[in-house]
Amino acid sequence: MKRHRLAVLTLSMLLTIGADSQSVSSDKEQVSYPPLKEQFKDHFLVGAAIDYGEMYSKDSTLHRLIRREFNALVAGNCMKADHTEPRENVFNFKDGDFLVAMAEKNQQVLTGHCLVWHSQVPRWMFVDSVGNKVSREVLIERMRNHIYKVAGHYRGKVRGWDVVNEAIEWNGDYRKSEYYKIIGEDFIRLAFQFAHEADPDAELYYNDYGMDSPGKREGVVRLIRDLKAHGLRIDAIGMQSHLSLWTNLEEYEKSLIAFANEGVKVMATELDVSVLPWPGEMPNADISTSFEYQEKYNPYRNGLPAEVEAKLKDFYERLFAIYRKHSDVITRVTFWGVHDGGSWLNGFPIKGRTNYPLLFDRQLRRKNIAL
Ligand code: 9MR
Repeated sequence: MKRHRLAVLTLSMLLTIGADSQSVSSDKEQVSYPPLKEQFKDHFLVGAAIDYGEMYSKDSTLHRLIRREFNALVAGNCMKADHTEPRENVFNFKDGDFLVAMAEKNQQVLTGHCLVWHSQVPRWMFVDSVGNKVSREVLIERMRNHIYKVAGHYRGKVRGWDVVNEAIEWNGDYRKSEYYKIIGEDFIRLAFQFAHEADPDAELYYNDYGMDSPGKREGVVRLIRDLKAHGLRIDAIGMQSHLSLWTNLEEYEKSLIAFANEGVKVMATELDVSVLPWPGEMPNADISTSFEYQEKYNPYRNGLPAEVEAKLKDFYERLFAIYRKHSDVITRVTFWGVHDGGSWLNGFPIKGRTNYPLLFDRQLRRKNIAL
């Protein structure tokens, strides 16, 4: 396997590095790395999910970091259905427009996230005015209107859309979401069709977590085939990549290869690596999962021990070796957040923990991980 590693630069070399590079100070050494977007410019885009906290932050260091490191952004929350269409046919594009302007100013590629998802969907979507479930026809029409209006509004402003998010179960079956139960499995085909009609130039993606599971892999492969068999556009599979130190990277790589073999591009769309114990059986990114806080599940609230830091470094290095190896089919690697302090993993699946899943620490310093 070809592993191009960037040399770690020592303090004595820092002076020769351009102003865009960043120094990191720790007790042991000072290390500097080129901006991620420069480092991977011949391989894939490198992105970050931007939430309200980052969008509206007055912290100029944070904004400089976002500009310097990333050439792609994705909407963390502001383009989801509960936000864009809180009441039927009443649309709110204020925050999404702000993000569009931010990405334009920073010359970053923007991805829309997401058009159809069982979560963060407004309550009205599935019920009529007296609370009864709507018919298939009504839901199809609501979904069509939502996609037309949202993807239509951002036409020409986003490169692509996570059209359908998290519609497949661990075992490869369709998730029994309201969309599925009311419309049937063709809700996915219809969503891709409507998205393409709304913005014919936009790339269209299917996005999901747990892609290292063989069942999901098979389900997603079946879905790609189904969409293609129906003549529908699908450009890439988004492997969310909410990983942990215990994720089996061989299985993850197998999925990446399996998707690419179906003739689509692959993206890591929500990358983070949890270092904290998972209280249940199998880690997932299903936001309905939650557990009671217990001290034993929050072992690193005063800092990450060196041995765990070393594990995180090793994990990230192995992961990016996979990305480099498959960079012919990978178009983007996006982190779910910018720095540890802003990560959703401090609150999931247990509120109030201290996690360390990203490449930048709480002081916005790049971790000593040479990718
Ligand atoms: O990062 C998002 C977080 O702020 C929200 O509270 C959460 C709840 O819906 O959604 C998070 O983003 C999710 C993404 O949209 C889809 N994949 C899983 C992500 C983490 O939950």
